[in-house]
Amino acid sequence: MSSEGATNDHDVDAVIVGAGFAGIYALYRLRAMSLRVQGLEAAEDVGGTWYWNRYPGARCDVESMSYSYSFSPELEREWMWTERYASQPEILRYLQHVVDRFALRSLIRFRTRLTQAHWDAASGQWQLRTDTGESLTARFLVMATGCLSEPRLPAIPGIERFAGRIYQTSRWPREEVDFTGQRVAVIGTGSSGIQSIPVIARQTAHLTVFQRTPNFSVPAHNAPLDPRARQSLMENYPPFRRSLRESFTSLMPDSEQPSALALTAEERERRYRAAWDEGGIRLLFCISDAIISKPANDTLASFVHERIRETVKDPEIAVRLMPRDYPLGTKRLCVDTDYYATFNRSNVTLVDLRATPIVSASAQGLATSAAEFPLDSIVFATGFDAMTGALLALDIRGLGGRRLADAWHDGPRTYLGVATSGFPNLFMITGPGSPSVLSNMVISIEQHVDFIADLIAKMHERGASTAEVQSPAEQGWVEHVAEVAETTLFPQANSWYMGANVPGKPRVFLPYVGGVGAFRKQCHDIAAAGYAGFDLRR
Ligand code: NA7
Repeated sequence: MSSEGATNDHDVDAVIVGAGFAGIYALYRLRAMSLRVQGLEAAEDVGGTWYWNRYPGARCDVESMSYSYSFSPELEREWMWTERYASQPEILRYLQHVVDRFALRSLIRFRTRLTQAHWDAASGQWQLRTDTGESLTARFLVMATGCLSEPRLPAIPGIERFAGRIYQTSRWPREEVDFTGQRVAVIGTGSSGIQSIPVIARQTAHLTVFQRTPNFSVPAHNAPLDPRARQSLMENYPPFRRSLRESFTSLMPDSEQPSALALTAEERERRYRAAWDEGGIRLLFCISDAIISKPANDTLASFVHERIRETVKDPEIAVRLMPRDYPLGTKRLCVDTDYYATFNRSNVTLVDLRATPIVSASAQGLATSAAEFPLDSIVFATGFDAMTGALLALDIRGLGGRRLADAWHDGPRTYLGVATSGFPNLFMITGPGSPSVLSNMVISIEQHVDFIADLIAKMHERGASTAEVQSPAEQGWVEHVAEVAETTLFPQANSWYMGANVPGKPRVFLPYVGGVGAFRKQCHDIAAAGYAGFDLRR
């Protein structure tokens, strides 16, 4: 299927940007179609999210038996996850194993960041440039750049004067960081803060946690996997995987649940307690209406408030840790080990930035409107420009030289989160408008990559050289994504799902919340209808 007229190594069929879960599988799948593929990766090794986010306590919040590739039964048989929730080092080892096992490493150019991608209509190719000064051309450009890969750092006046060390959870150094004896600050209490704070607290002389918005968190109850249970699941991988793919969340198989409002207070308490004791995000799905009914959601939120109250000994600190201004689950529900209990330690202080914001930094530390905090190290766990950040950080120009940043000025516009009109042969893996961050990323990645690969195969069959989304199909999808979001409580939170963490970013609900199984079926039907909504042109 290689295109004719390839002149050198810089002219390939497909460039795949990013070598995390998405890029690795895209390389595997497109190479198997005999396309000449080139991977580009800014880091010096594979892993994507799991390369960069190597902060203390980093762990997946999806259970390890669900969070792995399903494309190879041999791979499924030979890889043994060791814990209920895999740690970052274990997931990174897994991805390194996959690239080596399938001989993909030589297809990737490391330490190379794509900076520019311009569509050349005359040749029907993408003209690409990298930060190493290289130029490449490719018929297809596949963005496997991740949903949470463009970090955000707050602008703190004077931060450049700080004489201690500054760390970012999303850019953690490869060498070991030892906080022993130090006064450390963690800014941010999203998932990265909540996972790292208990671990950092155990090392430091003193830890100050700077919290802007408290988060709901549920215990992971992480533990080594029972070898027999693991074996039995491994023997039943195909039906298990199928049940996840077809489910609403892809995080666990679907099961019928009652409305919270149809239960008595005692029944709710029993149900919530069982989910809490089991651990993980099950709590959000142990009733049918947590994300669509505020009164139902309130019952869950009160339950978690009570758990915080009973865990945290100082009642004032407990209240500060209780989220009050958004429904549970409308900011990503965190999964932790000892998070709330960490605030019982005598070496941990919680600062409420809503009451006393950070005003400046100096050589010695940070100052809020109320006090000064002398510090040796500052850790930023302040999140990402989610879902669109990595794409819009690049100079991408489509038909007529139109910039993606202009086309998406009022929010991302995609068809199925996989392509956008005016940008032929540009594909996104788990882009905005797809279930992505609300799903099991590995399942969504495999589905999107398969969709793209099958579309390219269909183009080949028809002798088509370009695929472009038709505007009406895109408009319909954009409206559908927004309409479904409006039936939920998600728009009520100032979350990164809504773009609310980045000043000036359009307030648009970014992922598709219609369900993973339903999304999959829509993609399947569109493919079966000859890729309805795409123009496949010669
Ligand atoms: P998140 O979930 O976006 O969390 C970022 C945290 O940083 C959150 O508590 C923010 O508060 C806080 N933040 C952001 N900017 C500031 C400033 N300027 N000052 C103080 N605090 C700030 O990112 P994570 O890395 O923790 O997690 C991302 C995802 O990765 C997670 O959901 C999992 O899917 C894995 P805010 O809530 O905006 O008030």
